[in-house]
Amino acid sequence: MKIEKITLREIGMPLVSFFETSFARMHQRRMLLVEAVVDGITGWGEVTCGEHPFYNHEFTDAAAALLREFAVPMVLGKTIAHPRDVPALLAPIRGNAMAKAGVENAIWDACARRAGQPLWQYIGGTRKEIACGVSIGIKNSVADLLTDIAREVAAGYQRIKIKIKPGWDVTVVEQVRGEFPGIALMGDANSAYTLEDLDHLRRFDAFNLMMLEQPLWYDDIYQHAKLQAAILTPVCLDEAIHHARDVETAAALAACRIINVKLGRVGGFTSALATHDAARRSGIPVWCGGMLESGIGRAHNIALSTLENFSLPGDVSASARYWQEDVIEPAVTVSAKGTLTPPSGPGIGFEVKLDRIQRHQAWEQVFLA
Ligand code: OSB
Ligand code: MG
Repeated sequence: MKIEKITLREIGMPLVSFFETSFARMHQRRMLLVEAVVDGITGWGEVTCGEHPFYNHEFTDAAAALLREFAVPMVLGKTIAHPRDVPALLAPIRGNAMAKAGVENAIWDACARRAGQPLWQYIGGTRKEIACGVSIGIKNSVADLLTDIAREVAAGYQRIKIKIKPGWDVTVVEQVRGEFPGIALMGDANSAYTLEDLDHLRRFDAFNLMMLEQPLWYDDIYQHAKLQAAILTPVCLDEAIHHARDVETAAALAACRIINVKLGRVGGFTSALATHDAARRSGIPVWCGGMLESGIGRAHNIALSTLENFSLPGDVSASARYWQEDVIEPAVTVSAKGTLTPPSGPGIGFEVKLDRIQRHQAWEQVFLA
Protein backbone atom coordinates (compact mmCIF):
# COMPACT_ATOMS: atom_id res chain seq x y z
CA MET A 1 0.00 0.00 0.00
CA LYS A 2 1.38 3.35 -1.03
CA ILE A 3 1.09 6.54 1.00
CA GLU A 4 0.28 8.89 -1.86
CA LYS A 5 -0.83 12.17 -0.35
CA ILE A 6 -1.00 13.90 3.01
CA THR A 7 -2.94 17.06 3.81
CA LEU A 8 -2.34 18.93 7.06
CA ARG A 9 -4.98 21.33 8.35
CA GLU A 10 -5.21 23.47 11.45
CA ILE A 11 -8.69 24.15 12.77
CA GLY A 12 -9.73 26.29 15.72
CA MET A 13 -12.98 25.80 17.59
CA PRO A 14 -14.29 27.39 20.79
CA LEU A 15 -15.15 24.98 23.62
CA VAL A 16 -18.80 25.02 24.70
CA SER A 17 -17.49 25.95 28.16
CA PHE A 18 -14.01 26.51 29.54
CA PHE A 19 -11.98 23.53 30.75
CA GLU A 20 -9.49 24.10 33.57
CA THR A 21 -6.76 21.75 34.77
CA SER A 22 -4.02 22.30 37.36
CA PHE A 23 -1.90 23.74 34.52
CA ALA A 24 -4.25 25.98 32.48
CA ARG A 25 -7.77 27.18 31.70
CA MET A 26 -8.71 26.45 28.09
CA HIS A 27 -11.44 28.32 26.20
CA GLN A 28 -10.78 27.03 22.71
CA ARG A 29 -8.78 24.39 20.90
CA ARG A 30 -6.39 24.66 17.97
CA MET A 31 -6.17 21.19 16.45
CA LEU A 32 -4.14 19.68 13.63
CA LEU A 33 -5.96 17.24 11.38
CA VAL A 34 -4.12 14.81 9.13
CA GLU A 35 -5.73 13.48 5.96
CA ALA A 36 -3.75 10.60 4.43
CA VAL A 37 -4.47 8.99 1.06
CA VAL A 38 -3.33 5.36 0.87
CA ASP A 39 -3.93 3.54 -2.44
CA GLY A 40 -6.55 6.15 -3.32
CA ILE A 41 -8.40 5.78 0.00
CA THR A 42 -8.60 8.62 2.51
CA GLY A 43 -8.08 8.25 6.25
CA TRP A 44 -8.18 10.82 9.05
CA GLY A 45 -5.99 11.46 12.06
CA GLU A 46 -5.82 14.15 14.74
CA VAL A 47 -2.84 15.53 16.64
CA THR A 48 -4.05 15.67 20.23
CA CYS A 49 -1.49 18.03 21.78
CA GLY A 50 -2.46 21.26 23.48
CA GLU A 51 -1.79 24.81 22.28
CA HIS A 52 0.87 25.20 24.97
CA PRO A 53 3.58 22.78 26.21
CA PHE A 54 1.86 22.46 29.61
CA TYR A 55 0.48 18.88 29.52
CA ASN A 56 3.57 17.52 27.77
CA HIS A 57 6.31 19.09 25.66
CA GLU A 58 4.24 19.07 22.46
CA PHE A 59 2.12 22.00 21.27
CA THR A 60 0.19 22.84 18.12
CA ASP A 61 2.74 25.10 16.39
CA ALA A 62 5.66 22.78 17.19
CA ALA A 63 3.71 19.75 16.01
CA ALA A 64 2.89 21.50 12.73
CA ALA A 65 6.58 22.26 12.16
CA LEU A 66 7.58 18.71 13.07
CA LEU A 67 5.03 17.23 10.69
CA ARG A 68 5.95 19.53 7.77
CA GLU A 69 9.69 19.28 8.11
CA PHE A 70 10.16 15.70 9.26
CA ALA A 71 7.23 13.33 9.76
CA VAL A 72 5.37 13.88 6.49
CA PRO A 73 8.48 13.59 4.27
CA MET A 74 9.44 10.37 6.10
CA VAL A 75 6.21 8.56 5.19
CA LEU A 76 5.21 10.19 1.89
CA GLY A 77 5.65 7.91 -1.13
CA LYS A 78 6.54 4.94 1.09
CA THR A 79 4.96 1.52 0.64
CA ILE A 80 3.75 -0.38 3.69
CA ALA A 81 2.23 -3.83 4.15
CA HIS A 82 0.28 -2.79 7.25
CA PRO A 83 -0.15 0.40 9.31
CA ARG A 84 1.97 -1.21 12.04
CA ASP A 85 4.90 -0.55 9.68
CA VAL A 86 4.51 3.23 10.11
CA PRO A 87 6.35 3.60 13.47
CA ALA A 88 9.54 2.23 11.88
CA LEU A 89 9.34 4.97 9.21
CA LEU A 90 8.99 7.63 11.92
CA ALA A 91 11.47 6.06 14.35
CA PRO A 92 14.29 8.58 13.64
CA ILE A 93 12.12 11.26 15.30
CA ARG A 94 12.53 11.12 19.05
CA GLY A 95 9.54 12.00 21.23
CA ASN A 96 6.78 14.05 19.60
CA ALA A 97 4.41 11.12 20.05
CA MET A 98 1.21 13.08 19.46
CA ALA A 99 2.41 14.58 16.17
CA LYS A 100 3.53 11.17 14.92
CA ALA A 101 0.28 9.57 16.09
CA GLY A 102 -1.70 12.02 13.95
CA VAL A 103 -0.01 10.59 10.85
CA GLU A 104 -0.03 6.95 11.92
CA ASN A 105 -3.68 6.98 12.97
CA ALA A 106 -4.77 8.55 9.65
CA ILE A 107 -3.05 5.65 7.90
CA TRP A 108 -4.78 3.13 10.21
CA ASP A 109 -8.14 4.65 9.28
CA ALA A 110 -7.33 4.51 5.54
CA CYS A 111 -6.13 0.90 5.77
CA ALA A 112 -9.19 -0.19 7.77
CA ARG A 113 -11.42 1.41 5.13
CA ARG A 114 -9.41 -0.31 2.41
CA ALA A 115 -9.99 -3.63 4.22
CA GLY A 116 -13.71 -2.76 4.43
CA GLN A 117 -13.63 -3.11 8.22
CA PRO A 118 -14.52 -0.85 11.13
CA LEU A 119 -11.28 0.45 12.64
CA TRP A 120 -12.17 -1.05 16.04
CA GLN A 121 -12.35 -4.54 14.53
CA TYR A 122 -9.27 -3.91 12.38
CA ILE A 123 -7.20 -3.22 15.54
CA GLY A 124 -8.58 -6.36 17.23
CA GLY A 125 -11.21 -4.78 19.46
CA THR A 126 -13.95 -7.00 20.85
CA ARG A 127 -16.13 -4.80 23.06
CA LYS A 128 -19.56 -4.10 21.56
CA GLU A 129 -20.29 -1.52 24.23
CA ILE A 130 -17.96 1.02 25.80
CA ALA A 131 -18.36 2.42 29.32
CA CYS A 132 -18.15 6.22 29.36
CA GLY A 133 -17.05 8.67 32.02
CA VAL A 134 -16.57 12.43 32.05
CA SER A 135 -13.73 14.70 33.01
CA ILE A 136 -14.89 17.87 34.75
CA GLY A 137 -12.51 20.78 35.06
CA ILE A 138 -11.81 23.14 37.94
CA LYS A 139 -14.71 25.59 38.29
CA ASN A 140 -15.18 29.09 39.65
CA SER A 141 -17.04 27.68 42.66
CA VAL A 142 -17.89 24.38 44.31
CA ALA A 143 -21.57 25.17 43.60
CA ASP A 144 -20.76 25.29 39.85
CA LEU A 145 -18.92 21.97 40.14
CA LEU A 146 -21.83 20.28 41.95
CA THR A 147 -24.23 21.53 39.26
CA ASP A 148 -22.03 20.07 36.51
CA ILE A 149 -21.68 16.73 38.31
CA ALA A 150 -25.45 16.51 38.83
CA ARG A 151 -26.00 17.07 35.08
CA GLU A 152 -23.48 14.38 34.04
CA VAL A 153 -24.76 11.85 36.59
CA ALA A 154 -28.31 12.48 35.32
CA ALA A 155 -27.06 11.98 31.75
CA GLY A 156 -25.94 8.48 32.79
CA TYR A 157 -22.13 8.77 32.79
CA GLN A 158 -20.65 5.87 34.75
CA ARG A 159 -17.72 7.69 36.34
CA ILE A 160 -17.01 11.27 37.30
CA LYS A 161 -13.46 12.59 37.20
CA ILE A 162 -12.76 15.97 38.68
CA LYS A 163 -9.63 17.98 38.17
CA ILE A 164 -7.78 18.85 41.37
CA LYS A 165 -4.86 21.07 42.40
CA PRO A 166 -3.55 22.46 45.69
CA GLY A 167 -6.32 24.69 47.01
CA TRP A 168 -9.01 22.83 45.01
CA ASP A 169 -8.74 19.31 46.36
CA VAL A 170 -9.56 17.62 49.68
CA THR A 171 -12.34 19.97 50.80
CA VAL A 172 -13.82 20.00 47.30
CA VAL A 173 -13.81 16.19 47.13
CA GLU A 174 -15.35 16.10 50.61
CA GLN A 175 -18.26 18.28 49.47
CA VAL A 176 -18.73 16.24 46.27
CA ARG A 177 -18.84 13.03 48.30
CA GLY A 178 -21.30 14.60 50.72
CA GLU A 179 -23.62 15.43 47.82
CA PHE A 180 -23.02 12.23 45.77
CA PRO A 181 -22.10 9.41 48.18
CA GLY A 182 -22.56 6.58 45.67
CA ILE A 183 -20.94 7.74 42.45
CA ALA A 184 -17.73 6.35 40.99
CA LEU A 185 -15.45 9.33 41.60
CA MET A 186 -11.80 10.07 40.90
CA GLY A 187 -9.41 13.01 40.93
CA ASP A 188 -6.84 14.05 38.32
CA ALA A 189 -4.02 16.29 39.57
CA ASN A 190 -1.99 16.59 36.33
CA SER A 191 1.25 16.48 38.34
CA ALA A 192 0.38 19.28 40.76
CA TYR A 193 1.93 17.67 43.88
CA THR A 194 5.24 16.38 45.19
CA LEU A 195 6.06 13.80 47.85
CA GLU A 196 6.28 16.68 50.34
CA ASP A 197 2.48 16.60 50.10
CA LEU A 198 2.26 12.95 51.21
CA ASP A 199 0.30 13.64 54.41
CA HIS A 200 -2.07 15.88 52.46
CA LEU A 201 -2.57 13.29 49.68
CA ARG A 202 -3.28 10.61 52.29
CA ARG A 203 -6.40 12.58 53.27
CA PHE A 204 -8.03 11.50 49.97
CA ASP A 205 -8.18 7.96 51.42
CA ALA A 206 -11.29 8.98 53.37
CA PHE A 207 -13.41 9.43 50.22
CA ASN A 208 -13.39 6.04 48.50
CA LEU A 209 -12.00 7.40 45.23
CA MET A 210 -11.62 5.00 42.31
CA MET A 211 -8.18 6.45 41.75
CA LEU A 212 -5.92 9.49 41.94
CA GLU A 213 -4.53 10.27 38.47
CA GLN A 214 -0.91 11.41 38.01
CA PRO A 215 -0.55 13.25 41.33
CA LEU A 216 3.24 13.68 41.10
CA TRP A 217 5.80 14.81 38.50
CA TYR A 218 4.79 14.34 34.83
CA ASP A 219 8.02 12.46 34.09
CA ASP A 220 8.12 10.24 37.16
CA ILE A 221 7.28 6.62 37.90
CA TYR A 222 9.47 5.75 40.92
CA GLN A 223 8.19 8.47 43.28
CA HIS A 224 4.66 7.36 42.46
CA ALA A 225 5.65 3.90 43.74
CA LYS A 226 6.59 5.46 47.08
CA LEU A 227 3.26 7.28 47.14
CA GLN A 228 1.26 4.17 46.19
CA ALA A 229 2.90 2.23 49.03
CA ALA A 230 1.85 4.96 51.48
CA ILE A 231 -1.80 5.56 50.50
CA LEU A 232 -4.86 3.33 50.09
CA THR A 233 -6.33 5.11 47.05
CA PRO A 234 -5.22 3.46 43.79
CA VAL A 235 -2.77 5.60 41.82
CA CYS A 236 -3.37 5.91 38.06
CA LEU A 237 -0.57 7.04 35.76
CA ASP A 238 -1.31 9.30 32.78
CA GLU A 239 1.51 11.69 31.77
CA ALA A 240 4.28 9.25 32.78
CA ILE A 241 3.28 6.42 30.44
CA HIS A 242 4.69 6.68 26.89
CA HIS A 243 4.93 3.07 25.75
CA ALA A 244 4.72 -0.56 26.84
CA ARG A 245 8.12 -0.38 28.58
CA ASP A 246 6.82 2.31 30.93
CA VAL A 247 3.98 -0.04 31.85
CA GLU A 248 6.55 -2.73 32.68
CA THR A 249 8.48 -0.24 34.83
CA ALA A 250 5.33 0.90 36.62
CA ALA A 251 4.27 -2.72 37.23
CA ALA A 252 7.70 -3.78 38.48
CA LEU A 253 7.82 -0.85 40.91
CA ALA A 254 4.11 -1.13 41.89
CA ALA A 255 3.84 2.56 41.03
CA CYS A 256 0.13 2.40 40.16
CA ARG A 257 -2.84 0.03 40.05
CA ILE A 258 -4.52 1.57 36.98
CA ILE A 259 -3.23 3.13 33.76
CA ASN A 260 -4.76 5.80 31.52
CA VAL A 261 -3.83 5.05 27.90
CA LYS A 262 -3.95 8.09 25.64
CA LEU A 263 -3.61 7.28 21.98
CA GLY A 264 -1.58 10.37 21.15
CA ARG A 265 0.63 10.30 24.25
CA VAL A 266 1.80 6.75 23.49
CA GLY A 267 2.38 7.61 19.80
CA GLY A 268 -0.50 6.02 17.88
CA PHE A 269 -2.33 2.73 17.54
CA THR A 270 0.69 0.44 17.21
CA SER A 271 2.15 1.61 20.52
CA ALA A 272 -1.30 1.82 22.14
CA LEU A 273 -1.90 -1.85 21.32
CA ALA A 274 1.47 -2.81 22.83
CA THR A 275 0.81 -0.61 25.88
CA HIS A 276 -2.59 -2.25 26.35
CA ASP A 277 -1.07 -5.73 26.02
CA ALA A 278 1.71 -4.97 28.52
CA ALA A 279 -0.83 -3.74 31.07
CA ARG A 280 -2.98 -6.83 30.57
CA ARG A 281 0.05 -9.08 31.11
CA SER A 282 0.80 -7.18 34.34
CA GLY A 283 -2.80 -7.42 35.54
CA ILE A 284 -3.28 -3.64 35.38
CA PRO A 285 -6.66 -2.46 34.03
CA VAL A 286 -6.59 0.50 31.64
CA TRP A 287 -8.99 3.17 30.42
CA CYS A 288 -8.90 5.55 27.48
CA GLY A 289 -7.96 9.14 28.28
CA GLY A 290 -8.99 12.16 26.23
CA MET A 291 -7.42 15.44 25.14
CA LEU A 292 -10.53 17.50 24.32
CA GLU A 293 -10.49 16.03 20.82
CA SER A 294 -12.63 16.89 17.84
CA GLY A 295 -14.84 14.09 16.52
CA ILE A 296 -11.93 12.58 14.60
CA GLY A 297 -9.81 11.99 17.68
CA ARG A 298 -12.94 11.01 19.58
CA ALA A 299 -13.71 8.33 16.95
CA HIS A 300 -10.17 6.95 17.30
CA ASN A 301 -10.61 6.82 21.09
CA ILE A 302 -13.84 4.85 20.66
CA ALA A 303 -12.02 2.29 18.50
CA LEU A 304 -9.19 1.98 21.04
CA SER A 305 -11.67 1.52 23.91
CA THR A 306 -13.02 -1.70 22.35
CA LEU A 307 -9.84 -3.61 23.30
CA GLU A 308 -10.38 -6.19 26.01
CA ASN A 309 -8.33 -4.64 28.84
CA PHE A 310 -10.11 -1.27 28.58
CA SER A 311 -12.26 -2.47 31.46
CA LEU A 312 -12.81 0.87 33.24
CA PRO A 313 -14.94 3.80 31.99
CA GLY A 314 -12.82 6.19 29.92
CA ASP A 315 -12.85 9.93 29.23
CA VAL A 316 -14.77 9.19 26.04
CA SER A 317 -17.81 11.42 26.13
CA ALA A 318 -20.34 13.10 23.84
CA SER A 319 -19.30 15.65 21.20
CA ALA A 320 -21.89 18.10 22.57
CA ARG A 321 -19.99 18.42 25.87
CA TYR A 322 -17.23 20.15 23.94
CA TRP A 323 -18.48 21.38 20.56
CA GLN A 324 -21.39 23.39 19.28
CA GLU A 325 -21.07 21.40 16.06
CA ASP A 326 -18.57 18.56 15.72
CA VAL A 327 -16.62 17.93 12.49
CA ILE A 328 -18.04 14.41 12.15
CA GLU A 329 -21.52 13.12 11.37
CA PRO A 330 -23.26 11.81 13.35
CA ALA A 331 -21.89 13.49 16.50
CA VAL A 332 -20.70 11.14 19.26
CA THR A 333 -23.60 10.49 21.64
CA VAL A 334 -23.74 8.47 24.84
CA SER A 335 -26.71 6.36 25.98
CA ALA A 336 -28.74 7.03 29.12
CA LYS A 337 -26.78 4.24 30.85
CA GLY A 338 -23.46 5.87 30.00
CA THR A 339 -22.44 3.61 27.16
CA LEU A 340 -21.45 4.01 23.58
CA THR A 341 -21.75 1.52 20.73
CA PRO A 342 -18.79 1.41 18.32
CA PRO A 343 -19.90 2.28 14.76
CA SER A 344 -20.37 -0.42 12.13
CA GLY A 345 -19.09 1.50 9.08
CA PRO A 346 -15.56 1.08 7.69
CA GLY A 347 -12.63 2.96 9.22
CA ILE A 348 -13.48 5.38 12.02
CA GLY A 349 -17.13 4.83 11.07
CA PHE A 350 -18.12 8.50 11.11
CA GLU A 351 -18.40 10.83 8.14
CA VAL A 352 -15.82 13.64 8.24
CA LYS A 353 -17.51 16.92 7.23
CA LEU A 354 -15.01 18.81 5.11
CA ASP A 355 -17.26 21.87 4.81
CA ARG A 356 -17.32 22.22 8.61
CA ILE A 357 -13.55 21.71 8.82
CA GLN A 358 -13.04 24.41 6.21
CA ARG A 359 -15.25 26.80 8.13
CA HIS A 360 -12.93 26.51 11.16
CA GLN A 361 -9.71 26.18 9.20
CA ALA A 362 -6.68 28.43 9.78
CA TRP A 363 -4.52 26.89 7.03
CA GLU A 364 -3.94 23.75 4.99
CA GLN A 365 -0.89 22.28 3.30
CA VAL A 366 -0.89 19.47 0.74
CA PHE A 367 2.03 17.07 0.28
CA LEU A 368 2.13 14.86 -2.79
CA ALA A 369 4.39 11.83 -3.25
O1 OSB B 1 -5.08 14.80 32.07
O2 OSB B 1 -6.65 13.69 31.22
C1 OSB B 1 -6.00 14.74 31.28
C2 OSB B 1 -7.62 17.35 28.98
C3 OSB B 1 -6.50 18.04 28.56
C4 OSB B 1 -5.28 17.69 29.04
C5 OSB B 1 -5.14 16.63 29.95
C6 OSB B 1 -6.25 15.91 30.37
C7 OSB B 1 -7.51 16.31 29.90
C8 OSB B 1 -8.75 15.69 30.31
C9 OSB B 1 -9.90 15.79 29.34
O3 OSB B 1 -8.95 15.21 31.41
C10 OSB B 1 -10.51 14.51 28.98
C11 OSB B 1 -11.48 14.67 27.83
O4 OSB B 1 -11.04 14.83 26.67
O5 OSB B 1 -12.67 14.62 28.09
MG1 MG C 1 -4.91 13.05 33.20
